[in-house]
Amino acid sequence: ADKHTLVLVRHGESTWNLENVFTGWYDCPLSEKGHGEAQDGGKLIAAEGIKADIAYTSLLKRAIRTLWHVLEQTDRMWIPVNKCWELNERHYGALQGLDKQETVDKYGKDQVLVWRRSYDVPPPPVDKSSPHHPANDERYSGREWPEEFTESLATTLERVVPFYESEIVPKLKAGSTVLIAAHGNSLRALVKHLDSIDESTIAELNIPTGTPLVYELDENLKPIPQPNAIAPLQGRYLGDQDAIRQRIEGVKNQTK
Ligand code: DG2
Repeated sequence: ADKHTLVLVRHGESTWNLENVFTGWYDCPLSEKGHGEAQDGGKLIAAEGIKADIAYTSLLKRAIRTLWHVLEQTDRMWIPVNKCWELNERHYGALQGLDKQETVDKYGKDQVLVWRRSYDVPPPPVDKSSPHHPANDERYSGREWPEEFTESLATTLERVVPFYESEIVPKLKAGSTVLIAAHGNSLRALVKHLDSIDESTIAELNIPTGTPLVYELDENLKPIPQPNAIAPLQGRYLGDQDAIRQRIEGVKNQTK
């Protein structure tokens, strides 16, 4: 039967992940460790013999650089690469640039958990006077942005999933193996769709940095449950499974 391969990877640790700061659309680079994680992720993909035919990433350098590392490690630097704002991280509104732990100290961990992981409660917005507003960044100049901007997982999904359906699904149907390097929350939106995860279950899902997540899709592009998949995902993470579980806990514990 017709089988399709889709590989997702969250970027390696960024400097703002390292400093435990809400990042969203802020364009920080990978940390030293993040470069290593991305290279290791690429090596794992190479070791599986997975050969991407086309790649997608966001407009943010931590994801772009991660993709470059993966392409280099898999010796696929020649494949087409598409950079699109629709794969950007969820915009964290007025939380961008704030220390995650200090935000817990100020607003309490329950409120911060709502902002980080609720399905449809967005963080407070930024207006056009903020440097974090997309209207103040030339890379987003092709669009009209509302005066006040922020994103919940729900509104992130409203741009990630249509992009996946219109741009990526045709490539998968044509037989291409697709690689996506993106972000914690833009990938949570995508896997919510792929794995049909409900709104309360998705709140518990944390995606680790630099860890390839491989989906095999059937002829209807539904995930074929993979051995070793960590519920509620049906794709499988490549690498040491205990280390991956620890990394997942690490993401969760950024706002204890
Ligand atoms: C992180 C995710 O995005 O943060 O925006 O701070 O994946 O680009 O590092 P990423 C951010 P949490 O939602 O896990 O707090």
